[in-house]
Amino acid sequence: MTAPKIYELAGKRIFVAGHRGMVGSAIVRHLEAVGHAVLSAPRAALDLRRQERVEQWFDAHRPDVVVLAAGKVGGIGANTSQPVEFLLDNLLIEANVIGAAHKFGAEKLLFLGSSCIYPKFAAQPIQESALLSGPLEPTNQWYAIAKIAGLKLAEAFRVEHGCDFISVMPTNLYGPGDNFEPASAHVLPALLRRAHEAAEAGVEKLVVWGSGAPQREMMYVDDLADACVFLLERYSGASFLNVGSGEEFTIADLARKAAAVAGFTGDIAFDTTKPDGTPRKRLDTSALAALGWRPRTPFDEGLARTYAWFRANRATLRA
Ligand code: GFB
Repeated sequence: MTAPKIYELAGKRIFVAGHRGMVGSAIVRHLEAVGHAVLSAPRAALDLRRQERVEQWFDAHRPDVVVLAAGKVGGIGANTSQPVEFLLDNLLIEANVIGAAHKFGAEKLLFLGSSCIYPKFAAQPIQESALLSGPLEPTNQWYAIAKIAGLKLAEAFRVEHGCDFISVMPTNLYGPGDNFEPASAHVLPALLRRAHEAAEAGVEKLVVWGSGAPQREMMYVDDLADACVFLLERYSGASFLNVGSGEEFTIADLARKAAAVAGFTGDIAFDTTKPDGTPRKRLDTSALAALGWRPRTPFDEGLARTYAWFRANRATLRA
């Protein structure tokens, strides 16, 4: 059974913060596809890390609905090399946007977190109740702490001021609009690009970071966007909700799949001087499933679409 609609988005002023990113742009696409107009603010015009500017923008535009998809994001390499930006930029953005949403009367806010908020060795699949039950994975602790602060801030506004602010914790995401920059990308776009370039150059070996043994649950970003819109309309609760696909692969499997789609036929090698990160982080999504939402895009279909996007946009991507 599907949870009833409890909030009407039609006619509302909807602000998607982070509309240029993979997640924000998917949410904008999804909202526009079902007929909603979306407000956005170009980064050059609004630096979300600056409270005064954020408050001026909210005062001028008065959004009814705020989707907070903005933030400093990246794969294991970027997380490890820029701890200050992953912690500070995300804390500032969350504090400013969530605070302004309350101050300027937003009716609804959706905060996007990440599955890295959970302890490194959480029992699998990970239930929402595992939050703060053990030590974090060191490679992305900075990002995790910022995301935990964000979801707690949204919850605090609900507790103290009765705000209808909700949070979702997505599993590892991929899709069109992803970051394909080798040093800062997440694993799938990094491997797709490397496999493509190796195939093109006739290189014999595809090097994969780490042991290849960690597992990652992979979710197509348009499915996350669908879940976010579903929850804006049908969920209001203090507990954040996991969003996952149930499709889990080892890094070695992902490398084989990336190689296959990109036409790379050489050997796959593992560079164990690079970190493995969290061994596994499959999400328990029974709370979301109980509301009637299910993911739609099988991994192989999402992978083909993502690779097609990469090929079509390659000329515009940074080396
Ligand atoms: O997507 P990813 O960078 O981040 O994946 P996490 C890291 C895993 O993929 C590790 C392996 O096991 C890496 O050893 N890997 C193999 C590679 N080759 C590569 C490669 O070329 N590039 C990358 N990046 N990884 C993320 C957090 O953790 O989880 C984010 O860093 C966010 O902040 C996200 O929270 C959900 O899955 O480890």
